[in-house]
Amino acid sequence: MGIVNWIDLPIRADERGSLVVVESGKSLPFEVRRVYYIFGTQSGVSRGFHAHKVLRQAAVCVSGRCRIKLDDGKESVHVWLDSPNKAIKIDQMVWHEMDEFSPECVLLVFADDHYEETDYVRNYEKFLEIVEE
Ligand code: T46
Repeated sequence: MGIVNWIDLPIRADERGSLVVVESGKSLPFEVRRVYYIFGTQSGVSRGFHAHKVLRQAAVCVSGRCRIKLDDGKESVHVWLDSPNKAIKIDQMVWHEMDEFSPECVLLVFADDHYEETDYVRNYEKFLEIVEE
């Protein structure tokens, strides 16, 4: 499996508009224990700059768009999150950085565990050491 793994979220559209469904164990390949979202990001701002030791996540821009860089220590790819029914998986030990947030961007993230600062690897050199082990 490559570093870029998209999740197509089912979309129900009719004359009223659209509804997107996110279900643990169905569209999402893990149980969700936490949801958070990032919005109001100022122009020129970049976020992330870390990997998670065990946390699994999926991110989708439900409004606007942003770019995410995924890096597993061997391969580094930039992709755009620009569709409300297209989420990207952020697996364990994948360094990620987000930038190019549009003014209306709302980045919604599903995580399989609660917030735990000790799960973050925030130093890139340390990250490379761990993935090369
Ligand atoms: C990630 C990317 C995609 C909490 O208190 N609880 C939480 O659940 C989260 C996510 C954050 N926080 C606190 C920790 C910091 O004091 O909120 C503050 C901002 O978090 P951070 O600087 O880590 O934000 P980003 O945008 O760099 O990273 C976030 C997530 O933290 C991270 O897990 O994968 O979005």
